[in-house]
Amino acid sequence: MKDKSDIGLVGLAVMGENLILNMASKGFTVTAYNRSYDKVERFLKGRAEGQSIRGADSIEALVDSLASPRQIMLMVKAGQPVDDFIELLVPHLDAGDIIIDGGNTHYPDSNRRTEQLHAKGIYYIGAGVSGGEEGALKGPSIMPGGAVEAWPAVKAIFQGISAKVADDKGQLTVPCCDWVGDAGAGHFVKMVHNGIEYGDMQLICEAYQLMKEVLGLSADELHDVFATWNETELDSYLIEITRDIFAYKDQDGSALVENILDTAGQKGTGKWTGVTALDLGVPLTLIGEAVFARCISAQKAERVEAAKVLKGPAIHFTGDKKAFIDDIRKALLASKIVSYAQGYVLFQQAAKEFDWNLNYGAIALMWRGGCIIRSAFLGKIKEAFDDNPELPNLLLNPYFKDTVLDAQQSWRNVVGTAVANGVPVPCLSAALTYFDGYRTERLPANLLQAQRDFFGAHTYERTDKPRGEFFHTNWTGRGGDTASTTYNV
Ligand code: NBP
Repeated sequence: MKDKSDIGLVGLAVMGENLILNMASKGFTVTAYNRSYDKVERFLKGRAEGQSIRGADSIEALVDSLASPRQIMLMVKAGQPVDDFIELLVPHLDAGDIIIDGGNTHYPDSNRRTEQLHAKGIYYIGAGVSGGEEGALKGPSIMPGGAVEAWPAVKAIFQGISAKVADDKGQLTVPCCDWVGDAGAGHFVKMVHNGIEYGDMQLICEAYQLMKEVLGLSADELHDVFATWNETELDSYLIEITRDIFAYKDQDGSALVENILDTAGQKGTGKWTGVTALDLGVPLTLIGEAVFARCISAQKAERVEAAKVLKGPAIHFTGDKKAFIDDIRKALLASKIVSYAQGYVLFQQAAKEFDWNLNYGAIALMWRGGCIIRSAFLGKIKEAFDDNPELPNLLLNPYFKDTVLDAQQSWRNVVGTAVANGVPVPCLSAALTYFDGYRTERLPANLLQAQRDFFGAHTYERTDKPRGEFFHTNWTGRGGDTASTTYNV
């Protein structure tokens, strides 16, 4: 083992332990530290035994064990524990040392910490890490942002341990880790990644409910459908695990998935993505609906009561089952394209707002392996931004445009059938509504502006005058000529 460790890692829970083992397996020497030392001892005697991993029983010992510039990665519960560890570490660090937060931190915290530590001469990196336990051990997707000066020092370890996807020659050499941008950009990208994960999962769930309720498919049949879909453009980790979930039997031989209570949990990253979209004025409707779908699922007791009195239509389907399954596949693909299109518009707006220089193609590449939303489809997003780095919306890229237009009739058929049969499809329908809104030249917002001007003198622009000129009408003859101030939030 080297005299000094390449990196120190704080936080010996599932992510921290597995990242340390991953780093050691790639030839790096790591010092492990945890708030409660017994976990360090247990780790050293257990999974870490015989590897290039040493333990530290104090912050001083951790800092002393590291090569310069020191790199310390925190894998602890997000929020206050991160601030607490930063406070403990800083008095022992020198200018140029690096603190990395690999937890699911809310990006404004990373904005703040980057600035605070920069003032002390210490570099801060906020890195989103995705892939769960297995990814941490075998190769996660890593999205680092913050003090770019620190990137050359941490690059070898981060790209060394990250997942790899195929290069032009089919060799697994391209790391799913690249520099994302300044301040909290890494955690912002991870947040949106998680929001997209919410959307992808909910879309799959809606497809499942339609096939179960409207077509009456069994779990075994659903397994076969998802197995087939995984051979198409939908090829992805989430479709793959869904396929396997339908095949998994409970002890009595029934499908386990059907014995699981229909109330979904959430840890907040989807909500953060939705709130951020509202703050930045970006129509991120699909992810918003995916978060709300989890909320309504959590109202189980109330839904059970409501189901007794709020009767919907009886299920009635007379069409061709096979053709409808293919319609659902196309509707899922088109909706997924809308979700990523909305997510990328959020990136573009955030880049403007926070003055970040985000590399959109590289972000898609980082998500191609190691993480929960990994899919073949992400390669197309990279190509779209390689072709046009200024692309305003993925729906305008030729490949995505053609795919969505090809799916359009199926998509309408699926949403229409769901509505007619009373099956909720919040994300499939939100995606279609966004598509229709985005492609509509004249929306009814003229009436909305008239209403706003009628009751609040909020003014309007005219079709026959240049943009930026505002008018007010005394609609009732009883109001004055004074208009409200014109501003948008
Ligand atoms: P947890 O999120 O369960 O955090 C456990 C670690 O945080 C332990 O080392 C624990 O120390 C420490 N900790 C806690 Br809890 N409260 C603390 C406090 N007040 N002060 C100091 N340390 C404290 O572990 P995890 O699931 O491995 O996740 C680590 C980070 O990575 C989190 O931010 C998580 O959101 C993120 N993440 C998790 C996953 C996943 O799949 N689990 C995936 C991607 C990212 P102790 O041992 O002394 O209690």
